[in-house]
Amino acid sequence: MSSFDVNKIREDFPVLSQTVNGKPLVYLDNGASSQVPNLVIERGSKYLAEEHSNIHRGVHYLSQNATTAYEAAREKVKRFINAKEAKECIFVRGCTEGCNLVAYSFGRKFINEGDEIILSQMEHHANIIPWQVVAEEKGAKIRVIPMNERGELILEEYENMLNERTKIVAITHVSNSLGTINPVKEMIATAHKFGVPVFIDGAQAIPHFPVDVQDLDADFYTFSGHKMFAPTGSGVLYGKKEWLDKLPPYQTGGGMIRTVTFEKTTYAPIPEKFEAGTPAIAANIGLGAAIDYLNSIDFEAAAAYEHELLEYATEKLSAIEGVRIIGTAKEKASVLSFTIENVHPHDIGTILDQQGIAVRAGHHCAQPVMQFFDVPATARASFAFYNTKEEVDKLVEAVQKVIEVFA
Ligand code: 7TS
Repeated sequence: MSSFDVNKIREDFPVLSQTVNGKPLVYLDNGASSQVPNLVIERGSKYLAEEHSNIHRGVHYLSQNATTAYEAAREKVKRFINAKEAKECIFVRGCTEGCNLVAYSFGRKFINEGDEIILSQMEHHANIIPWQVVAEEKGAKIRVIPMNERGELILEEYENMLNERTKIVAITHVSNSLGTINPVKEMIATAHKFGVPVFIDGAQAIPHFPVDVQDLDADFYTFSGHKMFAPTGSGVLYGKKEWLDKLPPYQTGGGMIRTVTFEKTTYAPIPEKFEAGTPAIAANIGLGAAIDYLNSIDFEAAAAYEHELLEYATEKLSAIEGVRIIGTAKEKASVLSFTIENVHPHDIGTILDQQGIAVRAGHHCAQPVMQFFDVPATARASFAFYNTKEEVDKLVEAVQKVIEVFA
């Protein structure tokens, strides 16, 4: 293992030191939601205790303070993902809202009958259904980039799919059910050769390695705060200014207008155009604090440590007879999906919980992936940089126990 000091890091996350069912908690469900460090908890408490107020409207002291803190969080996001301008970072409720915003807004303006939308076989439902709804309404067609048995997208097929009818490519950076890291930079460059913009679902990428939206040349990139050590209700949709300027608002109401009469409304510029109503002020200030936290540790060293942990767990689990790893791509991040012969994944989840081990069991909102691998569900351990080798050993031991119980 690298020199990354995991024990020191764990002290920052109070939730990790509790016992569950009489056993020390082993939290391996970070793909669903990660845990929150003290820095974020304290920042959230300070806001609620001392600064709580609505933003962008009050001339009074508290409102101005809250506005400053909220906009400072946007600046932090901008630097964290290397956006060109802070106003390209729209606060959303989470990745799901980011997907819906682009699908409906882009779809309403730019997708017409006979057009094509390219998705991939490994998308989360959040990046399938909004596009399906738009395609149905507009008479457009969804095309799906297939994958191979390891859970890697087949890039030759993708290239052959792009044509003059393609209006957008919407793909995940990292698969939540398989862990595959897709080569999105190359895939974006390929789409751009055809003049096609690309939307990236970054929910499972952003907590695990540094992301630079300008280097990727992504047209849109979205992620949730609660998977990157921030509270639920926070999240970001990044979009290139030239695209966001062209898109109609997704939701309308207070805070997003320039002028309103009963005859006509004109809209505020970005980012306000896409932030109708009172936003999740506390949560997004918390997202800013989570970024401060990631900047305060060596995030690259944390990512490297986490990768070693994934490799260690993969090696140990694959060595157990009866265990099948689902998703064996060469490039993977943090997710270990598996099945055990003759045991339903929900039973795996329940028995692990009795040992204090939290994993997710189910279809992971990626039913097309389950269909491809011909399984109803998987058990999924998903890691964060505060997990340890000892926790992996406990997981392995508990999996062996499951096999004994069902033998
Ligand atoms: N996209 C991906 C790739 C995801 O993993 C998730 C959530 C979403 C979109 C939706 O994010 P939300 O924050 O708006 O809900 N994935 C999971 C998961 O793997 N287990 O629980 C939620």
